[in-house]
Amino acid sequence: MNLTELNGIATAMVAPGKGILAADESSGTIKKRFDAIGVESTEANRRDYREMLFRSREAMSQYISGVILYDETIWQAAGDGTPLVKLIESSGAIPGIKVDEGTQALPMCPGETVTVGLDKLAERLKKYYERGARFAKWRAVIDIGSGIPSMTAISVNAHALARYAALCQAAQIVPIVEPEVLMDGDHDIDRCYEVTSRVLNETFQELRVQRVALEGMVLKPNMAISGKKCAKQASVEEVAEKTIRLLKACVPAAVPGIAFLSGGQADEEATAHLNAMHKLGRLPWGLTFSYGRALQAAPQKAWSGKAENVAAGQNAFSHRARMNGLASKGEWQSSLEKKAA
Ligand code: 5MM
Repeated sequence: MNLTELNGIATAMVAPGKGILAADESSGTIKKRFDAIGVESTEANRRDYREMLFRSREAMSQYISGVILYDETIWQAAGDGTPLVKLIESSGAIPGIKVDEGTQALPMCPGETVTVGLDKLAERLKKYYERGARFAKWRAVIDIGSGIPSMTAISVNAHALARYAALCQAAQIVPIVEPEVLMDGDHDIDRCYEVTSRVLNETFQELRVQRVALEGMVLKPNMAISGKKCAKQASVEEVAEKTIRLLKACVPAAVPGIAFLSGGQADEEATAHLNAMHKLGRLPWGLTFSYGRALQAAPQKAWSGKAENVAAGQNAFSHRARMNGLASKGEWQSSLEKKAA
């Protein structure tokens, strides 16, 4: 393992003004997104949609540091035969790959899951590296509910995240470690804080046990935020203040960067939260976005599967990428959204 190189890639992934596009929707998830805009989820449509994003010159060259791909996409070529990976590289962004194989029910733990995909991972990583991937992603899913999460679910998921991260670094690939505490319930922000704190502490404990070099990874956490169904929704300032307090308590300064998931937040809300965090003073790590839905909802709607809407889709993507790029430096203002509208 060349740690200097891994650290350089991780640092570039969280460079100020830039963040990561999570375009790694598995077949089931992209079908749901396409259903919502009335587009059939065929291989060609998925390719056309992602090609539209990766050819968005302004977004890709100025505000996107890296793209997380799904297995199908990393092997696909654009309409003119150029591999999609090459389109990403030529824009200056770094190609990455989702390597987990989704979740399975966790035995003895009703309602909880464990993320799988470690079998043959070393061989798969080798092929992805040859294809151009320089970072990878693995997402663990932790739900908050009555009596959950159990320590069992937190522990097995942290163990798998660390196993994956060690295998990535051995293959000269930067691991994005994503332990997502879902915001789907009716819990308040303090419960989210408490659960996320347990999850992060256990994850870093496992990373240390399995000798993962913290300097060569990126953390992709949820924010400390109210559950979607909670009657009392925390303000932007409270989310920012509690998230930074939580991360300072749990994430060692050796980690080069933290890139948030959006988790179902509205587009502007996800931008405002990141921006407010940067208003709180200097931070020990790079802090940016690795949004899926909060970057793609607008371009998906604008595109709606029609070739004549490609420019509109690219404008919508570039706008959200620019807004989040500004937020990653604490330079976003809501008036910029209104001006664009
Ligand atoms: C883009 O969505 C990713 C893939 O999800 P599935 O495996 O369920 O298809 C997802 O892991 C994503 O990278 C993160 O959850 C962040 O995306 P959001 O939409 O929460 O920002």
